[in-house]
Amino acid sequence: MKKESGVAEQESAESKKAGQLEALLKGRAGERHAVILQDFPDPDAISCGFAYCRLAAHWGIEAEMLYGGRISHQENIAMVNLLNINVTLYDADEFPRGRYQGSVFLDGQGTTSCLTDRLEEAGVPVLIVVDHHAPQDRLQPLFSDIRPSVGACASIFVDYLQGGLLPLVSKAEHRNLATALMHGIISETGALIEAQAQDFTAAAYLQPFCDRELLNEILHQQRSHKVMEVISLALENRVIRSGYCISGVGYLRAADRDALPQAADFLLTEEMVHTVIVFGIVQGDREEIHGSLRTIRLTLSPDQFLKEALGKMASGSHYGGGKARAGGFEIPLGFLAGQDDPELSKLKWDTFNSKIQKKFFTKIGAEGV
Ligand SMILES: [Mn+2]
Repeated sequence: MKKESGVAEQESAESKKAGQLEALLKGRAGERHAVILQDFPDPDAISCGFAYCRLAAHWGIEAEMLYGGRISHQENIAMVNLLNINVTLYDADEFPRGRYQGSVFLDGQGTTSCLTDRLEEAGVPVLIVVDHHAPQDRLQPLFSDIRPSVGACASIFVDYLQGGLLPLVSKAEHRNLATALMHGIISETGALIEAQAQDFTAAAYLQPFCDRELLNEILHQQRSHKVMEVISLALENRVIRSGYCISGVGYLRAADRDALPQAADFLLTEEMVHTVIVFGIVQGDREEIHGSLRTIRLTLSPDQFLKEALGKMASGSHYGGGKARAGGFEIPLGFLAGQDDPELSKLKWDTFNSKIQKKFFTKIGAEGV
């Protein structure tokens, strides 16, 4: 009984959120808001940002979606192009002071963007945080709606639309918005397999306004030549021990970073493999190791696994982390960063490759190569 009343309390708190957000937006006409997505925005975040921009416009607020890293997955590029979504890449060093009167964090709580510190330095007040990850106390927003029990953050926005903030009325007017949110929900919940009741309710609400052909086109992007090459390398270099498949793919351009999770997804389709880790040295403004973990093993927590296997950097933060079934890590190369002659580059890769493999094999208690 106690648990049920807890659920009821939570539900009634959530049902008040749309009204509270409306009250906040009403008083802010004429302002310009910075909508901050994570450095590598995914469809869930992009669709939430898109929904916020539409909501804000309704109340006379101009909102701009910003991110500090890269949109590299071909599906995400297709989403942004096909649905006419404006996203702006900001170099953390060039962040414009005085342009924004408030910041909005969606599908994250400030810990996954390099722009958070810049906004704070520029004195931009944090207005809104809407997220479905576990609560963190990085930010103190005026309005906060964090629902860890929801599969996709996009479903929370659908709740706002439906709750009266911007009810969808016609397919022509709301097609792109509904299609973006539907794509956010589908991609964030593993094609609805991980979806919760609220995600299904949201998807049902969007369905009449959603464009199935557009959605199909976004979801069926062909892989780039480079992604195919990285997958091939990952296949060639893989080492399998006790169901864990680990593969280093060498150097890759920042634009091709997203080939790592795609290669990991592909390697996970091999029989007897339950967990895959694919990593490489990403060369961009900074040179660092990026890696992706994918698992189908329910008992394995990617977050805990990566934190334990790789440990922490000097600053105290972990090299990696994750959510259910997926995780990632980034290891700065520090003094060893920067492009070198071929021989030194090879030595550098061989060293990091061996070291990382050793860390993971030690963690799983298996012999390395
Ligand atoms: Mn999300």
